[in-house]
Amino acid sequence: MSVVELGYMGLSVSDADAWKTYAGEIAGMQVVDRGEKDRFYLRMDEWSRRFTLHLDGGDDLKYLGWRVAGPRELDDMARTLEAANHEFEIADNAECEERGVLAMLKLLDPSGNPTEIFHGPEVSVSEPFHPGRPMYGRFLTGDQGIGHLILRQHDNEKAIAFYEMLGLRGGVEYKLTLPNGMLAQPIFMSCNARQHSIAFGLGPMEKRVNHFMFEYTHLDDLGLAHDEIRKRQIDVALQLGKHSNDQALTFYAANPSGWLWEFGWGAREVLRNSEYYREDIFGHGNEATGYGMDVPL
Ligand code: MBD
Ligand code: FE
Repeated sequence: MSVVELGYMGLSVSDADAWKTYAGEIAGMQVVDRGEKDRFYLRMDEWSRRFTLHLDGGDDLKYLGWRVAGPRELDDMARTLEAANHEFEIADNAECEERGVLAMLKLLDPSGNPTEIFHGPEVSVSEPFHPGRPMYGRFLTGDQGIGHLILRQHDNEKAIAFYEMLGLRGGVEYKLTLPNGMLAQPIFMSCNARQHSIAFGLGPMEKRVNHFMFEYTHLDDLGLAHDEIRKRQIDVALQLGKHSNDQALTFYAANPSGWLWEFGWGAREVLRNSEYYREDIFGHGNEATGYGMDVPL
């Protein structure tokens, strides 16, 4: 039994207008503002929402939503957490309604990142996805979820054990020699065909999240986004390049909350057997510093 995808995220943000421009006009997501004072939503596909942006002044990850297949699997997950003595709450109807899911469990991961495990997202079939700017293709979601993120973890072994309990698998995929001579051995974990849904172990982090990676189905949408980022002189922490593990063509640009979005295209699917790398295929040169991505790839 396993989670099947990283299904949604909640973000704390301070600058709503800047976020609408960044996510809508630059990235191409659909901005949904229902006139609620404290939040708005982003769509990437037919789901009613993939992001909820909470206007609470924080500029960080607020919670993560992991999907399981259905009610039976959510029950099984609750039994697994009980057996491991890992505390959780069962969300009430109002909380589920607020998230647009049929049922969910609420817990913390070993580093205190608020985590929700749910089934049954609301899918808005009568309102087709409408991108925030013209697009050649779509966001690659489906059974690979919304993308991946680098999550702050204080204890890699505890983190691996927790995410294995949720059904993810993975381990070290790079050995990187840092400028200070130390070795970084980041860990990547997956729960579906997406090469990884979470990663950690790249060094100390100020925020809960270093970056969120999402993928376009068409290369030209990555190119259009890159042009917009450059035209607006938004900080780019890692220039265009291809990672060795997922082999996606990506670049990392600062979002209005001061952490990174990794814009990507063309990732390969997760491998069956483990491998590791000492560098990327090409590119990913370091540019803007201070975003926790000053690593030699
Ligand atoms: C990634 O997506 C990533 O963010 C890093 C740092 C290394 C490999 C793949
Ligand atoms: Fe990444």
